Amino acid sequence: APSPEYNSVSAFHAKLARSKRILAVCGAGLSASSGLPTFRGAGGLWRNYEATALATPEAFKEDPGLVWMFYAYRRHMALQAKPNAGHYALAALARKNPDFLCLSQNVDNLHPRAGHPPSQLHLLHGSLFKIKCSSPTCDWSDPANFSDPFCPALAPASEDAPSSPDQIHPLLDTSKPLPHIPASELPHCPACGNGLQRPGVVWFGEALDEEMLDAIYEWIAKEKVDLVLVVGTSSLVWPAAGFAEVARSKGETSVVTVNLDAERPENVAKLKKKDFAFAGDAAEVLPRLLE
Ligand code: BJW
Ligand code: ZN
Repeated sequence: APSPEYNSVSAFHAKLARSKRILAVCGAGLSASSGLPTFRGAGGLWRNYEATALATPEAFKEDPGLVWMFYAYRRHMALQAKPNAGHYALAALARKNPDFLCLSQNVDNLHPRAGHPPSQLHLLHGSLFKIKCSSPTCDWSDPANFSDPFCPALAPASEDAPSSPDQIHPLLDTSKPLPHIPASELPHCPACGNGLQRPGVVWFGEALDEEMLDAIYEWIAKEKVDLVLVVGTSSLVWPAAGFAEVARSKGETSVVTVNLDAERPENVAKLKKKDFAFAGDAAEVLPRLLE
């Protein structure tokens, strides 16, 4: 059961001041107030597709043009978006505390753009701006591709967002069919000439980068983790969902959840004695907690 101070900002500040090793696990809710939709719940639909159904190797195999249009649109939106005060607060904590490590499931490049030191950031699910070859036998990749549009066939994804908020991006207007894009119109790998280029993100069923995982588990195992921040994630996707509990295994660890739904009774009931929970927009709550 939680302590009566589970949502006290001053009690949290006291805990933070005593914390040396700090881990953060972030998700799409952190970028929500930058205008980027989350995966589940409201906003999790792209046209009539579940965003999570497009984020699979099977979907890419079935219709690479459709999946590419989804990613080209998200690249365009992420390039238009700006990091918010939550990203900046985490980046500032990292500069202040070399023992702070941030793990983010977000692929939108907003942590790096907020100036988060790269050595204190692991992008668990890759990046929209990394491109790799989809052939399993080819390891070509381009770590930084910001082309927008990505290629001529995907230009509809990069049309300007409408100026008024009640207008819809032309690509999201489901009364107009999506253009079918054949694989021949998508960029192929410059190394093998064979595989299609694909976004350098981690789809369901694909493994996270092994060296990165080793480095994360090694960091956690090195010494007790004092504090874990779980920010804007539904914690449904593994292995990201498990890092907070792995961190607890080293001794007494406080887990602080920052999420719109953090203070719902069923979530509060799950807190351990030294845990915290703060309901609200991560872009508003994090700066208050980390100031
Ligand atoms: C706000 C807010 C605001 C809103 N402020 N908060 C063990 C058990 C069961 C299954 C598995 C397991 N181990 C592995 C699996 C399989 C699978 C998995 O986890 N499945 C589950 C769904 C059950 N995992 C994998 O396949 C992973 N690979 C792997 O483990 O390989 C080895 C292996 C394979 C198979 C079996 C066993 C082992 C890979 C996972 C890759 C996930 N990829 C995606 C797409 C990335 C590319 C892209 O961006 O398109 O990653 S799916 C999608 O979900 C995306 C996200 O990063 C990820 C997490 O979502 P997130 O960030 O939590 O977003 P939401 O929308 O879910 O939640 C938003 C939250 O924010 C909500 O809580 C809101 O309340 C909140 N919020 N506004 C604060 N303003
Ligand atoms: Zn290739």
